[in-house]
Amino acid sequence: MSKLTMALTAVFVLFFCTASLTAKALDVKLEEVANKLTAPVLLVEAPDNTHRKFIIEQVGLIKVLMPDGKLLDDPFLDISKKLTDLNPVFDEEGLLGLAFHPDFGSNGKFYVTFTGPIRKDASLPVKLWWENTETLAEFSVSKDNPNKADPASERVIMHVDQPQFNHNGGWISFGPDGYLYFSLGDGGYKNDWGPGHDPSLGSGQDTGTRLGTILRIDVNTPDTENELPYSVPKDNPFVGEDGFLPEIWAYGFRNPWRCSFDMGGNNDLICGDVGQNAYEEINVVTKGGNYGWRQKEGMHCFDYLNPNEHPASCNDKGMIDPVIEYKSCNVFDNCKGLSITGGYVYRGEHSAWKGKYFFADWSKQFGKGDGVLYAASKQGDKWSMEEMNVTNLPNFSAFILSFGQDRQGDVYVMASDTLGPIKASDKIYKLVPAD
Ligand SMILES: [Ca+2]
Repeated sequence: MSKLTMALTAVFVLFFCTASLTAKALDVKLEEVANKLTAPVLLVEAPDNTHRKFIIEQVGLIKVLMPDGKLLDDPFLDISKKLTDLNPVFDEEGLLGLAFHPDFGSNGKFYVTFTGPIRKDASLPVKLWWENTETLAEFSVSKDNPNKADPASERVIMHVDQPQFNHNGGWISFGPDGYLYFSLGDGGYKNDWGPGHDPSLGSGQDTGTRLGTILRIDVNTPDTENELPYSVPKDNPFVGEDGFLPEIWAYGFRNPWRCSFDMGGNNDLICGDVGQNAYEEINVVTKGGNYGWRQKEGMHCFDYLNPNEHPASCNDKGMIDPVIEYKSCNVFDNCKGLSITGGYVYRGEHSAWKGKYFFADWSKQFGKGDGVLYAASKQGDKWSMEEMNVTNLPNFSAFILSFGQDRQGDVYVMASDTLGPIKASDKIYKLVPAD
C-alpha cells in the first residue's frame, strides 16, 4: 500500500466513521426530576390542569410530583399490602399501571393494575400452580385532599389470574375514544408453554384467554345483564365471534409491558412487546390485529420447542409484523439489548424530535444496569431506530424500567440501579435536547 493510499484510507475511515456516528446518535440530556424512588414504573400527569405528575412504584405506592418539582413524602395511595410478596432479587409483579379517567378533574376517578395473591374464588384447573391474580381496579380521590386518594373507594373492574410471576403486562390507558385499554402478557414461563398455557397454541394465539392480549372496555357503563362492572364496546372487533373473548382488541403478544397512545398524529397505539431469546419488537396495534406470538417472534417464525431455530416458514396468515425488531443479546453478539421497554411518541416543543418514538432496552446484561435509550422514526410499515447519546451524564448506567409523558408531550425515563424492586435509589429523568 502506497503512502498516498494509506493517507487517503485514513482520511476515508476518519470521515466515514465520524459521518456514521453523527448520523446514528441522537444527542440528549437527562434532566433529573425525581430521585430516591423504588422501582418507578410510570409517570402520568393528571388531566385536571393542576400540572401534578403521578409516579407509581412497583412496590405499591403512588407519589405526587408537584409542579414546583417537589415530590410529596406522603403517598397519594399505598396498596403495598394488597400485593404479592415481591422478590427483592427480581420480580415482574407489583403495582404495574395507572390511568386517570379523562374526566378526573370532575369525577376524581383513576385506575390501577396490580398483582395480588390468587383470589379465593378463582376457578382454576390446578390452583396450586397459579402465581397471582392481576386486578384492574378503580379508585377515587379523597373528598378533602386532592393529594390523597381514598383507599376505601376501590371498585374492582376485572381480575386476570396469572399462571407464573412474569409477563403480566399491566399497562392501562384511556384511548382517544374514551375506552380503557389494558395490556396483558402470555402469563409467563419461557416459550409461552407450561401450566396455564394452552398446549397447542400457547396463550398468545388462544383467543379464549385474556392472556397475551390488549383488552378494550367501557368502565363507565356496567353490564347489568351479565353482572359485570364494565361493558364491552359494541364495536370491539370480536363481539359475537365464536372462540373469542369480546373484550379483546388485539392479540398475539408475549409481554406488552409498556404501550402508549401517540398524543398527536393518528393517535397510534404503540406497544413494545418483549421477545423470547432472539428478537425484541415494536408493534403499532390496530383493531382486531394478531401480532403473532407464539407462532412468530418478531418477523420470524417461532418453534416453542426449539426457540432459537426459527423455521423458514410457518402459517402466519393474517399476522401483523412489528414495525421494528432488533436482535437480543441473549443469542446475538451484534445486539441492542435483552428486553424492550416501550415508550412514547415525543410531542414536546423541540421540533426536530416531534413524532419520534422514544423507547429503550431495559439492559444489555443482567449483572448491572446497562440499558440503552433509543429513538425510532416512523416511516410507513418499517421504522428506523437510532441510539441516543446521553451527553450530560457520561457514566449513565441503569436498568430502564419504563417511561412517562406529560401533557406537553415531553418524555421521561425511569432508571433503576438495581435488578430487583429494592433500595430507594432510583431516578426519573426528563429527556431534553443537548445544547
Ligand atoms: Ca409479534
